[in-house]
Amino acid sequence: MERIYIGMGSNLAAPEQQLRCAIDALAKLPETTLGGVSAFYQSDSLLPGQPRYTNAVAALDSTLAPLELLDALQAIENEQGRERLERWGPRTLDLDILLFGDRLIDEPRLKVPHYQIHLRAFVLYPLAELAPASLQLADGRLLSDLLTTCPFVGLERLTTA
Ligand code: A4P
Ligand code: MG
Repeated sequence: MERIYIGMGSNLAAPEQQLRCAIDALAKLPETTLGGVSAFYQSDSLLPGQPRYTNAVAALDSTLAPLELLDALQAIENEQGRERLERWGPRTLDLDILLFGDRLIDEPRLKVPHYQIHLRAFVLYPLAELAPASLQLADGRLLSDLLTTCPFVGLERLTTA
């Protein structure tokens, strides 16, 4: 079993409902149990001109291999109507593998830790609800340091998930 953190995001077609639906789908993955879900957070899109995003993080405990999990996540995205028209385009559902146990993965289809984890308050603060600040990433960085250099700015924590 490895502890895996998944970043979830949506800015189309009832984002909160999209995230709830994704959480149900994650809980049904084979060889996997859902270990927890953060609160939902809203923030502006990194690209101007798009609707605001709702983001959250889920913790999974799984024996799936990384690429098996990526395939399963992409199937869930597709199931929820994801259309890949442009990179960083608006989306009904985005599921990113943030951390996968203590693995460093650098394959064409999968880079872990997620390449922008340190820049994204909407990933780090929900992650910190599920993982201790003392968590060390596979590349040696500490979650506590990433939180210090990425302030809680522009994030709105929703009280109901
Ligand atoms: N891929 C590589 N590494 C990973 C990984 N760790 N997890 C590959 C998941 N996939 C990974 O992803 C493109 C390819 O990345 C996949 O086929 C997979 O093989 P995608 O989801 O199809 O495309 P994308 O989401 O448009 O690109 P990307 O780079 O994943 O976008 P991001 O980084 O997710 O950014 N603003 C706010 N407030 N909240 C957001 O969630 N998200 C984005 C999109 C922009 N602005 C945002 C947010
Ligand atoms: Mg993505």
